[in-house]
Amino acid sequence: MFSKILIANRGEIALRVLRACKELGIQTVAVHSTADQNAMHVRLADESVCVGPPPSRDSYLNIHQIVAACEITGADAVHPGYGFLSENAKFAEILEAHGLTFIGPTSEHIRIMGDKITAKKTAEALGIPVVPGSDGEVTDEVDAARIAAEIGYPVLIKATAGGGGRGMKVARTAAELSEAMSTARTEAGAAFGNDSVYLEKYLGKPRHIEIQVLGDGEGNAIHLGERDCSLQRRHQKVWEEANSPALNADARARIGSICAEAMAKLKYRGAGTVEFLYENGEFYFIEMNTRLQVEHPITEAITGIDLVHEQIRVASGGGLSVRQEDVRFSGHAIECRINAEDPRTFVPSPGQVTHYHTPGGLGVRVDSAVYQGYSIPPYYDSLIGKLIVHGRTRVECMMRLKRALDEFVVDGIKTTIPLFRELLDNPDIANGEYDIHWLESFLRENS
Ligand code: MV4
Repeated sequence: MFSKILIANRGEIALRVLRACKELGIQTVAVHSTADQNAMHVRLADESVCVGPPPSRDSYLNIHQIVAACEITGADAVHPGYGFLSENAKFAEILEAHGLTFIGPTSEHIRIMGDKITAKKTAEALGIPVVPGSDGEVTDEVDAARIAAEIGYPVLIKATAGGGGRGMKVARTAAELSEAMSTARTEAGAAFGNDSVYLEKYLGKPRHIEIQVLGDGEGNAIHLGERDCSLQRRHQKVWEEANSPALNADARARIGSICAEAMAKLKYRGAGTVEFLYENGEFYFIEMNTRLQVEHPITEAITGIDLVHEQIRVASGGGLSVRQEDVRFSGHAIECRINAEDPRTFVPSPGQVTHYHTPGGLGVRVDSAVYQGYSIPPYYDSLIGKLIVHGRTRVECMMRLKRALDEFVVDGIKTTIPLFRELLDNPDIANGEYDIHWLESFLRENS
């Protein structure tokens, strides 16, 4: 086991990792920018190192400073959290070259999944169902037209280096294809410095369902069921739940074992998420995330498994603490992302939190690094906390969520809390009847 872990992150996820380290008896090192001198993760860590000025690229993304912080403090491993350097293959390589352990998958697996065409080809070869589309990159417009006619319109043009929805263009008819191709190329080139694109059948009203996997890097892997992340705005998830209201135990077991078997074959190490679009009872792979995700606590709630413990165990060579047959799914969990934003426009609202009170009680978890009097800096992501509620049934979970939201006090800034009260009152949400476009049309119709 490691004796000291450096946490290359901030905010609630830095606290989440710190807590796991403390439970495992591992010493912790926080890194922070000059804007985060008074941040909670700095206070709770055993040691801390300032790694640079406020902008992320100079501090939380500054690989040299972070490696230096490891050397100064004698840390033997780094947990990257999510965002920042968590899916940076180069960072994983540099750490290994310095004799430090990256708590995550191999740099090769990060790289494979970072390139969306390679990821899709890999997934398909491992037996995971994928969206019908071009066999790799498409450069020629004549080829594109032939492939699009084969798979049928509408088609979607996606950036090979993409993810997060940037550089995607829909072509509804053959007449729209040429312009959609060149726009997608130009946007991809500008956004990623890589104008490679590929073609897929466009799915009109899917749900976004992702499977949580864990691998030991030696050919053993398990799945921890799914999360339904369909409720999002501009590719930012807002509300996630497990289980998905759209799946039954059979569908869950089927797609879960496909993913677990694929990860075993790949010798995947650590936590990962296999993302699907789900429409008319079929799963279509879109991407894989090779990191711990923001919404991992809902999986922890329904399985009782600590995902960060497992990440640390497998990174240190200790293997997984659970076998697939030990995994039991219990009840229902919902996560609400509390952002320092206007609940209608989602415009960031940094500033001082003048009053702060978090809900508690049975089935309620709040992951946040906010405290009363804290000033939310304007430089980083606006996620300031996550409210995770667990109940025996979805109905119980939603009743509890309503009660927890009523207890939550965050004064001095705007937050997304009022939006969740509205969602709980909506019949589509109550019935679990929503797809990836539902929230944006709700916001359009109710503004
Ligand atoms: C799609 C799609 C429809 N058809 N692929 C958006 C981000 C990227 N991760 C994949 N995305 C999509 N891929 C096909 N073939 C629709 C989306 C999509 C979406 C996916 C998941 C969650 C929210 C979304 C919002 C808009 C579009």
